[in-house]
Amino acid sequence: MASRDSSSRRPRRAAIAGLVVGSVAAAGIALGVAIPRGGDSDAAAPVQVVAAAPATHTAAAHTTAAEATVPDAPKNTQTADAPAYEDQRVHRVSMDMLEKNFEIAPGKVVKLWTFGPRVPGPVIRVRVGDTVEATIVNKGSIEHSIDFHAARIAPNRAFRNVKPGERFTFSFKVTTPGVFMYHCGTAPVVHHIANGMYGMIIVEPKEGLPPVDRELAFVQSDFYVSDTPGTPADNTKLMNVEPDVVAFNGYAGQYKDTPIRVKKGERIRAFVLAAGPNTWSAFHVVGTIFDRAWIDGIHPENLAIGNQTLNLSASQGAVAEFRLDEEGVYPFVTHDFTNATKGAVGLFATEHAEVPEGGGH
Ligand SMILES: [Cu+2]
Repeated sequence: MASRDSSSRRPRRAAIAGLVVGSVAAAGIALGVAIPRGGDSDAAAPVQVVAAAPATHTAAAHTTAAEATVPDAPKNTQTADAPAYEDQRVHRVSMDMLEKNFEIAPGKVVKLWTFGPRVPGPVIRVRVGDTVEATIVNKGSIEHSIDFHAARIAPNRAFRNVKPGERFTFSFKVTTPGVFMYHCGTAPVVHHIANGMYGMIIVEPKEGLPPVDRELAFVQSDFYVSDTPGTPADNTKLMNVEPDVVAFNGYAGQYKDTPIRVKKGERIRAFVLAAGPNTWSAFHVVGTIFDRAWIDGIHPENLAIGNQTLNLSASQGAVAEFRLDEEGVYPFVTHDFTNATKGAVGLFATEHAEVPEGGGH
C-alpha cells in the first residue's frame, strides 16, 4: 500500500501557557490549551496539549509558561485508495512490528507500535480459497502477535506471542468473504490496539467483487495521547475511554485537509473498519445514501439497501457502495459527532468542485 508522507520534518515546539489558579499549583496540575490549526477554522481535531505545572510555581494566581518539546516525527497519513486484488493463490504478507514516533494530529506526536511502516497496517486483499501466509517480524522491545479475524484457526497456535528479535510465520486458508480486522492480541490487548496494532483484510468472494469505478478503504480508530509527547497511549485516558483523537487511516482530519477527489456519478465502493480499540463507527456520507452495503460477511443475505449510516461496533467491517450525483463537496464522518469532532471526518470533492479554504465544512 502506497504511503503518502507530507510531513514537515522540522523540529516543533508547542508553547504552552496557562493560568495557575489559587494555591493549588503543585506539581501535577494540568493546564489545557488549545493550539489553533494553521489556516483551518473548525472541527477536525481539537488539539489540546496538557502539561504539568512546574513544581516551583506555587504562588497564587499568576501566569506561568512551560514548553513541551514535541519530537520531530512524520505525519501518519496514508492514501485512502484500496489496493487491487493480486491474482495469486498464496499471499505472502510480511510485516515488521516497529516502535516509532508519528504525528497523528497537528502537534500530537505519539509513539506508535506498527504492523509495517504506518498505522493502520497495510490493507490485505485476498479471495475465498486463497491462502494467507503471514509473517511477523518483531523489531520492537516487547512481545507482540497477530490475530486475523478472517481466519478459522486455533489462536493458541497461530496468534501466539513473538518475542523481540524473533519472527513467526503461519498460514490459513480463507473461507469467508467480508471485511475483517487483524490486530495484535498480546495482553493487554487494549494497549496494543490503542498504540496502533491493527489493520484491514478484505476477503472477496471466490469469483471476486463486481468492478466499480473507485475503491477506498477507511480504518477508524481512537488514540489516547499522553501528556508526554513521543510516548505510548495514556493508560488512564484509555481505561476511562477518553480518546483525544479519532481518525480515519491514522491522522485526524487528513482527508479534510486534502479532500479525496472523485468523479460525479461514478460508482464508489468504500471498505470501512472500526478498529477501536473502543469507539464504534457510524460511517455516513453527507449528501448521499448507500445503494448497497454489507456488514462483516459479504453474502447476499447480509445485503442492505438504502442505508444512511453503517453501524459498526469495534472490530466490525463493512462494504458501502454509493455515488455522488452532483458536483460538490461531500463530507464523510462517523455520525457519532463527538468522535467526528475529534478527527473522524473527511471530504469527497468531485473533480470540478471547488473546495473552500480549510475544507469548507
Ligand atoms: Cu502488540
